[in-house]
Amino acid sequence: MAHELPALPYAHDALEPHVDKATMEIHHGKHHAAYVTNLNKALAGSPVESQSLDQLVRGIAAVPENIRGPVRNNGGGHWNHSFFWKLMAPKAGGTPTGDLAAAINAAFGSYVDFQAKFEAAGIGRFGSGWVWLVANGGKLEICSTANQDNPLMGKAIAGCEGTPLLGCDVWEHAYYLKYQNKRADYLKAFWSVVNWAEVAKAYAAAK
Ligand code: MN3
Repeated sequence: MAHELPALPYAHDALEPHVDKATMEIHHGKHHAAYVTNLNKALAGSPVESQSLDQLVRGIAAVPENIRGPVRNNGGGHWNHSFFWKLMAPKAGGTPTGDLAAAINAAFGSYVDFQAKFEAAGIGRFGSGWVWLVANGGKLEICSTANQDNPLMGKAIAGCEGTPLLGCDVWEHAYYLKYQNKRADYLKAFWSVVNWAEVAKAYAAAK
């Protein structure tokens, strides 16, 4: 079955003023939609056409070489954005609680230290990519990937490995209309829309 663009779980303007309506319209309706279209194009008639998105991303090294590049970029893009929309919510933000909060404190010292490290990793990603909180072998780690690579692709390919719990898109298309060159301000604003209940769900599943 062809891959499909998931509906946004909220209205385009629901994350205002932190993420603006125009950015959400273009980001979901144009950028994410293009990843889905181009993924389907790359997969058409190939031996991995019937694989799930998760199988394609985790098994990227086994995707036939003639389509591996486009599947890596567009399959990664589809996975990353589908995950990203759910990680944000209107009237969200606040701080993590329960097991997740304890694991963040254990790994990074405090929630504030975690935020500083996550922001620094996002600012430090040269060009386009993502910053991630991952569960890797029972430990929480922060890392970043280039382009549309995903930690599930593994260290050899993505330079980062583990199960994504939280991810933030640091491509300019994610913030330029509102924040222009100020990626740091966008990363600070991101905390106001993080859906910690969804992150906690991913953490519970990864354990
Ligand atoms: Mn994006």
